[in-house]
Amino acid sequence: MIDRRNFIRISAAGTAAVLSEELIACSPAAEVQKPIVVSTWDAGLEANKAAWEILNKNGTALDAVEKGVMVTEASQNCCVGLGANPDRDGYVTLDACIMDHQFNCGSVAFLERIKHPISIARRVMEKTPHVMLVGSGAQQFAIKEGFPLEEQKLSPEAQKAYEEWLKKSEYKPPAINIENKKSPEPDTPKKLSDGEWNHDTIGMVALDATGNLSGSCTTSGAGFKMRGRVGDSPIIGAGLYVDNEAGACTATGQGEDVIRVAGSHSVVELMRQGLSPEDACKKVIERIVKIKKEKAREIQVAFLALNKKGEVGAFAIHPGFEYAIKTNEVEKLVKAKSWFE
Ligand code: SD4
Repeated sequence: MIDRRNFIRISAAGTAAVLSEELIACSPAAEVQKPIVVSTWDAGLEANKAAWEILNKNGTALDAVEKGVMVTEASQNCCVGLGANPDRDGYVTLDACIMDHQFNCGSVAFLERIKHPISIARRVMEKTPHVMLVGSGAQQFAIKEGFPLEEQKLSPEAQKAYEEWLKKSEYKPPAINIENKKSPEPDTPKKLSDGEWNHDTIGMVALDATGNLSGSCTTSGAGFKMRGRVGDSPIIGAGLYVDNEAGACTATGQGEDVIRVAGSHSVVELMRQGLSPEDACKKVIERIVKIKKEKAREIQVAFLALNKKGEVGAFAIHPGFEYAIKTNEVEKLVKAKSWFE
């Protein structure tokens, strides 16, 4: 005899089977490019490799986007992880968020002395009833979860950059494409002459072998920012958004201008309406340019989006933004189109 609970289970399974058959009918498997992982800037190449180790073994997009950006968090660079540039008071404060295919999301902001903020964001998502923890509360939670409290110390590179900054202590918005500042060719960030990866925030979105999307984003924010300043990167809907029906998007650049248009969420909604990832990114960049008017010349924002078919697109305000892509067939950097030439 079928009891009520089993009946519900069987009906749910039946519905799922019908639904997935419908989905397959709508989009033939051959058209879907999966698995696939894409991430911002050239550091994405290394991060994608770690994500690919998971995706390639039929792992989940969620595991892939966490493990992927951990590579960047652990590397020495200007803009992600504990080796990054500090705020104007000399402290490194980190922001990160993660989102899966079922609207589960977690985030940390203004987090200090913890090496992998992305993993704390994931713990917030999985182990608390909340979405976001900040500052000392986020740090306490990380310690309780067994993450070590790292030394309060700047990396030698950050110490040098901070001392340089202190000479003028100019408070201004982050430079456009920090990486381009030191790059020999303005349009090709790649590695610097000293071998350092030359990039900003890392945002990553992936589609796994089962067709599920997830995303992650992690940063130290704007170098020499005001103490307590939080950008778009840990804000669900701004620096990252994932809707398993429509697509996923992540952002990089001037966080304040991403937040005011709910950037990544807006891109995902445009993909839902049928726009390609690139067109959706372009539309939201267009919106920011319209709002900022002449000031758009001074800021960089870029979006990187992936839809359910595994199609990728990006768009930036200024040239110089690149993203890294990895599939079974390709592993490369792609230059994004931009509003200004
Ligand atoms: C922020 N969006 O904190 C980050 C910084 C960034 O390229 O992405 N820079 O505003």
